Order: sequence, then structure tokens, then C-alpha cells
Amino acid sequence: MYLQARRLLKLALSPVLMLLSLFSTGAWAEEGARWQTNMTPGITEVGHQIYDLHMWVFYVCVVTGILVFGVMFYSVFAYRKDRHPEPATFHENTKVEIVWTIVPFLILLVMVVPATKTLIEIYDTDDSELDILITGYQWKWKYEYINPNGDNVSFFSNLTTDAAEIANTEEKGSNYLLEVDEAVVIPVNKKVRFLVTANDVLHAWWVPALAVKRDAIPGFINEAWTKATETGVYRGQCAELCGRNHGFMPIVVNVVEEPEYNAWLAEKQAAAAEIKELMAKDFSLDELVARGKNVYTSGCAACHGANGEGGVGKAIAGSPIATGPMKDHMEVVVHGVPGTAMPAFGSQLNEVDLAAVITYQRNSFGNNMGDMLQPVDIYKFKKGQ
Ligand code: HEC
Ligand SMILES: [Cu+2]
Repeated sequence: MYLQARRLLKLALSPVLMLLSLFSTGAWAEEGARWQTNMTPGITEVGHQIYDLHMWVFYVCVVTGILVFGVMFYSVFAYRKDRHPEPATFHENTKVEIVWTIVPFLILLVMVVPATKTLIEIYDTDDSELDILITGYQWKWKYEYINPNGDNVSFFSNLTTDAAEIANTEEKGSNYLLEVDEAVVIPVNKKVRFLVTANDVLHAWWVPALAVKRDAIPGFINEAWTKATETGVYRGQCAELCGRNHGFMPIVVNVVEEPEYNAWLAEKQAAAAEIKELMAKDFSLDELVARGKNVYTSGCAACHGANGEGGVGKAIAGSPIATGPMKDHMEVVVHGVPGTAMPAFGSQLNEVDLAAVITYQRNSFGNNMGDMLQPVDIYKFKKGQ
């Protein structure tokens, strides 16, 4: 009750705090940072332009507002009825009408010209040095680094905030709901183009510090770009209401020096090459189960329980699917169960991990099928063979 009252009071005071935060210094700095409602100039040139433009328009509005309301309140006071019983008549005064047409036009002009210049810059995605395809999924982001000279590097970026923090049974961390398992890595001082799309519903990729906010629309590719001028970790969120877990698909961008970026990319490429090699390998049952256990723990246990006992998802222990025909099991895991929380893992896990996790489910938690899948079986299943 008390907390709610305090929250309401803060909400009511927020316009005042907003103004204070604009001019905050010293003692107000901390409160100001928490209540910061102004835009961030971020770490890009365009971001600074947008910020300056925003402040310029803001000041134009403030001055216009003070002048208009000043004249209005002055007139209401000075020309009230008991002072001026006879109203003045200046209907159809051409001079006045010309002035109040030209003045707003000029005011608009001083805002439109810089705004158009900035907009043109924002949409100029030419001459990028790196292209990244970003795909929104319910509820995670996929990043694909487009490599014109070889294989693309791609990965999913999942929320890592502890469920206990979300349920309020544990203290919330400082990056609560703004932390992921794999950050996007980009080099500093390079023009990076983002191609933004979605796999299921509308999302929007938004990182304030990079001055990028672009809708992710299934079937469309929208473009945006950034050129970070400072290294560091920058965070953002999905900015389009996209379903139940809309608030649980954050964005983390790690801006690094170019050599560090190249090393990271090389490591990613090596990992992808290794998966390619593993694709052709024949695994033993033990190898598959060991690998599958890791996949299960990180990708399935949240819904199916650490011991296959079920939860959001059905129990895997004794499941008719996990102890039934292999084909049905592959169908559920690769294509998901439409209309339920069971995701289609076909595009999220590689063939090796898919084969491993399915084999693991059939041979653990008391399930004892003794059969297994090779990566090539998954490959064929996906191709419909
Ligand atoms: C977001 C929650 C969630 C995650 C994560 C998840 N599942 Fe599921 N899973 C479900 C739900 C819900 C069902 C039940 C679907 C239905 O109603 O038929 C299900 C059903 C299944 C079934 C069929 C069980 C049966 O007896 O019908 C299998 C097999 C399965 N999941 C495997 C996996 C694997 C493998 C993973 C990890 C790679 C995984 N699931 C991750 C939610 C999830
Ligand atoms: Cu979203």
C-alpha cells in the first residue's frame, strides 16, 4: 500500500523530475540518472545529430510556448471585461493574418531543414563495411554475419536472467532482463549495416546508444546502420509488443577494437567448421548422450524439468513420444508443437545437437530405448527424405 502510494506520487511528480533531470548535476545526478527521461546522444555521430535536433526542436517549442501563452495570459489579464467593456474589432485584418501565417511557416522551416538532413543520413545505408542479418523470433534474436567470401556466421542470442530474479525470489541483478548468452560483436569505427526481419510476428530491434530502432517484419527486410565511435557493451530491447515474453528478448551489443573483432569472428568460423565436420561423423550412443545432456540442460530443462519430470512442457520420463517411433520424436523437436509452448528447434539447433538431444531423451530419465540418431538422419528428415 505504502509502496504503491509512493509509486503513484513519483508518477505524479514525474514531469517535474523530468525537468530536473534535464538540468541535473551533483546531488541530483544519481536521482537524475534513474529518472533520466531525455534521449541519450549515444556513441554515434548520427545519435548526436538526433539528440541535437531533439534539443533544438524542444527549445523552439519552449520559446514558442512561452511567447504564445505569455501573450494569451497577458491579454486575458490586461483586456478583461471590467477594464475594456468595449471589445476591439480587428476581424479580417490582412496584416495580422499574413504575420500569423508567415511566422509559423518560418518556425517550421528552421525545424524541417535540419530534420531532413538528419533523416537522409539515417537512411543512407550505402558503403557498409559489415552486414548483419537480424531476425526476431518469439522470444530471442538471431544474428547472421554475412560473409561474401565464405560461410556466414550465425547464432541465437537468448536471455540469461535467472528465473528466480524474475519471480522476485532473488535480488535483481544490475542488468536485469538486459543480459544474454551471446552478444552481437561489432568493430568500432566501422559502418555496420543491419538487415532486420522477423520469423514469426512483428518485433523491433532497438539499441538507443547506437541510434538504431528498426521494425522487424516477417517477409520484409528493413535496413539500418551504425558506426560506433567508442568500445563498450551497449544494451537494448525489442520495441514492438510481440507476445507474452516481449520483455524477455533483450539485445546486447559488444563494440570492440577491430583485431578483437577479427579474433572473435575467426573463433566463430572455426566453431562452425567444426560442426560441419561433426555432421559427417558417426557418433556412438555414449557420445550422443553426453552431448545431448548439455543441450537438454541449456535448451529444454527450463520447460521439461532437470530430470525430465515436466513443467511448462510435458514429462519426458516415460513420454509416449520419447519412447515411441523415432520419426514422431524428430517431428516434435524439429517442427515443434504448433499452438503450444514447444518451439520448433529445427532452425535453432544444428543437426549434431538435435541428434544428440533426441538420443539423450530416449535414453535417460528411465527411458531406455537403446536407439540413436546420427546428424545425417536429422539432415535427411529436414529435407523430407
Ligand atoms: C518453452 C518451453 C519448452 C521448451 C524450451 C522445450 N519444450 Fe518440449 N514441449 C513443451 C510443451 C508445452 C510440450 C507439450 C506440447 C503438447 O501439448 O503436445 C512439449 C513437448 C515435447 C515433447 C513431446 C512430449 C510428449 O510426451 O508429448 C518432446 C519430445 C519435447 N517437447 C522435446 C523437447 C526438447 C528436445 C527440447 C529442447 C531442445 C524442448 N522440448 C524444449 C515446451 C517446451
Ligand atoms: Cu519482440
